[in-house]
Amino acid sequence: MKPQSVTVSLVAKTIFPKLGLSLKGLNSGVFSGSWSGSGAVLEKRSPIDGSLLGRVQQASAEDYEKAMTAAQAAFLAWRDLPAPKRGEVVRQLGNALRELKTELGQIVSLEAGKILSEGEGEVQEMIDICDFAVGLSRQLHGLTIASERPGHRMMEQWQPLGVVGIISAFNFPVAVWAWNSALAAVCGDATIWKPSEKTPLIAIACIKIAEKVCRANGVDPAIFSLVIGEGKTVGELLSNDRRIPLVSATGSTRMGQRVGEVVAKRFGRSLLELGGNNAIIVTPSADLKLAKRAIVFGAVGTAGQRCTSTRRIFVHESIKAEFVASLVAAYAQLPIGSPLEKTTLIGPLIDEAAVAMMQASLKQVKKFGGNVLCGGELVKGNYVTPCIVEAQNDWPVVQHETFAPILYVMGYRELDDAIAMQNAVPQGLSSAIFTTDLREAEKFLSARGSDCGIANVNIGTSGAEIGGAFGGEKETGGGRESGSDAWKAYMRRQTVTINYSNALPLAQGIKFGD
Ligand code: UN1
Repeated sequence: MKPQSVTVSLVAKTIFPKLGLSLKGLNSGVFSGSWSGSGAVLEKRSPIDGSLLGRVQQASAEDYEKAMTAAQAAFLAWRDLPAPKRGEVVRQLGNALRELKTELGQIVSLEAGKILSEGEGEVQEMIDICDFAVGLSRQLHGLTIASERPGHRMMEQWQPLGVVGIISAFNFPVAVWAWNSALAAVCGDATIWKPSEKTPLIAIACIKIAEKVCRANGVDPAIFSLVIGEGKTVGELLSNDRRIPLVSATGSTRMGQRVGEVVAKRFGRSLLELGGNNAIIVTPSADLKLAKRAIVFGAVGTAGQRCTSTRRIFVHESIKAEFVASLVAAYAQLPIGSPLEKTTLIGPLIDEAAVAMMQASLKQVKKFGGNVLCGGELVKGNYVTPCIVEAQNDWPVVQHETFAPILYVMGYRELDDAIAMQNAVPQGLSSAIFTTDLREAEKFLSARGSDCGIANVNIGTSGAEIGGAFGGEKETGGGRESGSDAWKAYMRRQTVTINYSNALPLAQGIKFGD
């Protein structure tokens, strides 16, 4: 492991004041137009060295109620503002994030353990989605539809929905908030956000920025409300709350199953972005240099803690031995260490539980006869060496998403078999093929090809741009966030028919009375 020259406390000391965070004091974990919090105090430790980063006062049930009431009131005023005016507020939010990109990127590193470049990349995702949302604020169009009745016009319009609940995970602690809240904001919705308890400070920093922008524009800042707390308290309150028409939840399949069930029971909508078990197929015609780089970034980037991380590869038998050996050699070169050092590529896992989960999965895969080709050792603290294992697709541990840098390698002879194996898991988020053969690429993208929400050719499974709709099938939950027309989930669709004639013809030719 590389030595550490930049300490957590040094970085924290420099950036906390700029982000409005308190190093020694208590940070309020509830924003309802003003800052409060009367629940249990959370101590946030950095995964980098285990040191105390800050203390956060979480939301009690009363705090939740206060935040929700404020968000609801803020929504009622916000929805009346013309959408392009709402876009202007989001434009300024994007600019405010731009100004603090370095500091925000650094606190992502301190809290989530991402390397600096990925921390900044995450902030860039926030900026990008703000830009996208600004454009969108002038494009929330509906259709005009041909009416079957004379003297009638039919159209579709999109109305603000209400208060949107956002539940986000530690691994993208702020980008996912921005995907949801920037779109929701231009759509005329308020948001109430429950971030992961593993990344509370960056959430507070972002809401402080949003608050400032709102105040400068005379907008009620409770349109961006915050409730930091546990899933079993705040998460449950939010999911059960009939005032919340849409809950957008990112995280584990188990969490999503609970949220989906509770929200459906009250006929709310949920937008779920859950686990992935993403694979890359490497065919004999592939550009192997590209494939190798994509696999390394996909499997060990963010220390394997992206929902889009590459977890399985299927390599054609004719090239497998040599290609896998080159991967093992590449893994040996990867610098592991503090994510605050510019040359580090692999930082720590988020916490001890994540390390234990990785160890448990490796134990299981070995029990099944998996052949560990490299890595899987605990270096120190939450630092592990990334691991490559020869395995079989139908082993339960391979079917399961372990949020850690474990890459399962499998061989194939026929592309149809590789595609079938790729699809034969419960999850359906991201997938990729490396090939220079048009027929193979098109087969992979055809109806009988990849069954995932994301299918890539000659790029890896992770690192999607914000412009496309993001999400996946099966146990990944089916929701779509971010780009394309994902905004429609944040609005109420209304079909309108206007009769400008003097008659009242009924549809389907029905005669009723005269
Ligand atoms: C996630 O891990 O929850 O495509 C989101 C990617 C990122 C988003 C990942 N843009 O890897």
